[in-house]
Amino acid sequence: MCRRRTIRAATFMTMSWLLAACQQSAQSPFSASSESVSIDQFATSASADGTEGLRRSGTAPSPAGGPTITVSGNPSVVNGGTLAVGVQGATPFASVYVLIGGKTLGLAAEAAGGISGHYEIRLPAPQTSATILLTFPQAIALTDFQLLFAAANAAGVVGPYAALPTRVTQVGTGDIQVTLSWDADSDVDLHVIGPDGEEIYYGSRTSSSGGELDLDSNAACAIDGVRNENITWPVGRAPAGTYTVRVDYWDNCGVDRTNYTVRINNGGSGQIVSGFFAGLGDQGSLGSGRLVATFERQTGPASTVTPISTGSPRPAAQKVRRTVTTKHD
Ligand SMILES: [Ca+2]
Repeated sequence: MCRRRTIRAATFMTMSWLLAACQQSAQSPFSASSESVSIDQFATSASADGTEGLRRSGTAPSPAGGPTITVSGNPSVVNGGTLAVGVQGATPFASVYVLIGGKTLGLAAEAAGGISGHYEIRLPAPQTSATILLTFPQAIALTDFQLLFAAANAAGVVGPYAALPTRVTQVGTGDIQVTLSWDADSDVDLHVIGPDGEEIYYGSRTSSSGGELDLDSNAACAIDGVRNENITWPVGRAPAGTYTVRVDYWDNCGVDRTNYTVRINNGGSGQIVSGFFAGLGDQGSLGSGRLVATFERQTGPASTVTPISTGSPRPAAQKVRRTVTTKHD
């Protein structure tokens, strides 16, 4: 549309439309050409059961008849969060490649270049299934992108790529960011207690030290497809001291099992904890949940430590399990 062209009897309106079209097509989340876009802008690490993936430059190897795989995972992610991707192979595979598909940039072919770099994860031994854990940067330029995965056999022969379309829910970040991701249509809740003793969760979303829960998913089994929660302290506000992270299985909403991953980013250093829930859930509130981690923050404004009251806790939040009601005449 933007090629030079001869326009007979061009009207001012036509010229204005063409100019607008050219400006629109030139808009891009990336300031430079696609050659400078790298996988680090979408995924900052890839690992499998503790085996860290190697960050490689250039394009990943092309499929050459190796193992065929299928992939599964939560198609919803948050910036600064994690995603666990299940990889199943028809035959054993010894390594997994992770890259960002060309469709992310609007290219026709998924595996065509466009975004440089990839991850290569070398498994300890050939296997037919693996869980790939990805981490995402606190700033992701696009809201939709394609994760591509391929597996290679022990001889290094690569199989066809499998795609996992991914949508980003933008959340807050800061000196501290704790995210929770899970893989089923159940209601899981993230709770974080700051050094001041205040507990942040769905029933009390902010604390006096600046902490905030800004994403709550599947509340009372109102399934929203997000399956992520996020609690942050802004830059310069997170107080020094001990933080406690808990995860509560509020309701299984009818599923048999829920796998979850918690990522803690404490000023750039952090940890990831994975686990699962089975059973019904406890419809828990203040003080509920499974302890998954504690961590220390060395710097930050001093907090006024407030002992947790045991006599009169704050009132429980209004979170009512949705039930089907039958209308009687
Ligand atoms: Ca929830």
